[in-house]
Amino acid sequence: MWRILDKVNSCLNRCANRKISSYINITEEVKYALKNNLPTVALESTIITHGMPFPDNLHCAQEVEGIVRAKGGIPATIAILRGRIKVGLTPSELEELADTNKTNAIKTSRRDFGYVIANKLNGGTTVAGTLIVAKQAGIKVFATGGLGGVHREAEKTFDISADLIELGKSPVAVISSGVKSILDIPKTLEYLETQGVFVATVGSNKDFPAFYCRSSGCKAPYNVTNAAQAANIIKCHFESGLKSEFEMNEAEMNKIIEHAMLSAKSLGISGKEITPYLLTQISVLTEGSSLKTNIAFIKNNARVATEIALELSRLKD
Ligand code: PSU
Ligand code: MN
Repeated sequence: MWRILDKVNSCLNRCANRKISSYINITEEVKYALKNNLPTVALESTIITHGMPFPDNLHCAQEVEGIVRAKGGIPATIAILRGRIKVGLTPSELEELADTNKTNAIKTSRRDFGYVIANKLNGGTTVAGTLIVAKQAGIKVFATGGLGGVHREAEKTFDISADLIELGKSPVAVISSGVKSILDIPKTLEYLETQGVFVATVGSNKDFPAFYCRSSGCKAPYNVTNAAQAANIIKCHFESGLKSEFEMNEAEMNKIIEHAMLSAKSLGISGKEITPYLLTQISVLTEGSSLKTNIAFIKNNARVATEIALELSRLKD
């Protein structure tokens, strides 16, 4: 009985995979990198379309790709352009996506793919959306800034990012600065455990990072000292059919967040709009310094991700 169910299941998976792959365009460079086991690093695009203002978003995305290349990796920025899922963007596609007034991109998480593709729209993929595509393309390492998580007062709003569910489903290691303290960090950690996500800090800080704040007051479940150790764990984790999440850290700002949350509440902002709104407000309230911190972290995560991707490509059988 189990065998039959297993067969049905794997057939369903194959059919589903075949279908999603027919909507994906992978650049020749990324195809070559994947075929030859070169260190490939997926990059998300909601950060470009909804995470930062133009032109900082474009400069940041270009710099991050440059960092991956400088360390010997191949960047694969994932996004949707006119209904086609792109793995790797050309320089002009990146410029097009970043020009947010013109592109009108939709923030694309799992639930949004069908709508964006069917209507031939542009989409900035969230961590969840990028994980779905990276998994399909066979990319093992993914760098970003902050993850979505369990929102404060989630017990009332039920607002829990689909990122956390996707992290538990995808054999892709995500290198991030944890979750921003606009979210409820202890609840996010609990939820990651429920979803079976391996979480570790890389380096000397053993606290789960709160992005702006070095210390969230919550210990990360695990700590690894360097990229080689991370790669070893990732390999064993994936080979046993599991998934994982690594992150980095830093700074301080609770009052500002509370202020931004109150103004979101008074304006009735919720759902997919809440994270972009809070990020913009925080950037305004910190006179742009949160944006600078954000960019610095993303770049650092890209460095660490490329080091891990390099170690991982050395480990391959
Ligand atoms: N956190 C940030 N910056 C971001 C995001 C989160 O500090 O840009 C984006 C990421 O793309 C993440 C998404 O995947 O927001 C989560 O949105 P939601 O909570 O609506 O799932
Ligand atoms: Mn949400």
